[in-house]
Amino acid sequence: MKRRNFIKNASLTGVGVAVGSSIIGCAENKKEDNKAAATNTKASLPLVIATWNVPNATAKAWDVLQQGGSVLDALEQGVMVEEADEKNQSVGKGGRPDRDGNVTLDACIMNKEGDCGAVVYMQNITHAITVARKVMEDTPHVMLAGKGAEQFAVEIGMKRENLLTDASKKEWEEWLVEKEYKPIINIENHDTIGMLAIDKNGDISGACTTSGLAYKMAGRVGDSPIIGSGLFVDNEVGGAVATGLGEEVVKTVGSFLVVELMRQGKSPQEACEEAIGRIVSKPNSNYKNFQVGYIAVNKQGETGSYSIHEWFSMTKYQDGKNENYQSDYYLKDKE
Ligand code: SD4
Repeated sequence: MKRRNFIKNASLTGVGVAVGSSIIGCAENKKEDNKAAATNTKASLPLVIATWNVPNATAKAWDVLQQGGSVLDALEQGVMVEEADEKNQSVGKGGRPDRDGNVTLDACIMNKEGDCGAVVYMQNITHAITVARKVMEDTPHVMLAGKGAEQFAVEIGMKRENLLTDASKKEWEEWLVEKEYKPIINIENHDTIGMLAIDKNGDISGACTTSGLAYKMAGRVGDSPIIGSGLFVDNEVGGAVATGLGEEVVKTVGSFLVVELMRQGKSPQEACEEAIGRIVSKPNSNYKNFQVGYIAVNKQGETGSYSIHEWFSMTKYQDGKNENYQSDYYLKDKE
């Protein structure tokens, strides 16, 4: 089904879910091939994977690695591409605001030693990932929230900026007419960015950054900055990141779950599928009305991705090739 039709049908049936697409034109026939390629078993390092169709971000991370930069530099600079892109209305500058019109950012980062840093509910600073990294490296804490995070960002030399762009402001003003809150997620072909990278030595790190759900309640924090939910890395095993309805990811501690399942011997693909299974099999799960997607990589450089609804995708940069793969998904053959 074409993405536009899917969105239309979804809203006609009151499903209230719109799921994004990336390589729409050729998605249908290439899906099986892509699945095989996305879960390849022969790893060549380094490699970078990210949620959604974000070739500029993965290319930046790849370049940093090629130039001898650290895996953390690669991740930070990679996801910064999306934070700075005003057209990506789910991350950084240009992000859709909460219901009061404030853009609030969540981000976290985790290194191969298992150290981590996060900012939650931070306003007026575009590069939340940089602040999260500094929390990890330069403070005794792992998480700073709201005003404190913003104050810290200014102290380390970051500039305060208005993150609400005209486009996002206009959409918000239109939303104010009905003020109907629905977690309409993944409507664009890029969204929250979660990125995992393995350097040439086989060491894994990860990063995740978002403006969260559009028109959320003031103060709402999702999964993306919560270590174990939006992101988890264990350098002995692998890493995972999540996108979609954060509340559902938090309830199952999703990324930690994926990594633990890999520790028990599951492939990244199997682990992502089981973590989605935990969400959809909960009693009273409303999964037809929301999207969650995971991507994962293990220590061998095998990768996987899986979601509830169609049109989630993963971008992978490996062997000099920067490609986007449609994810397999739970609702296939069930709709
Ligand atoms: C959140 N997980 O704040 C994020 C939003 C997201 O695709 O990933 N959207 O719940």
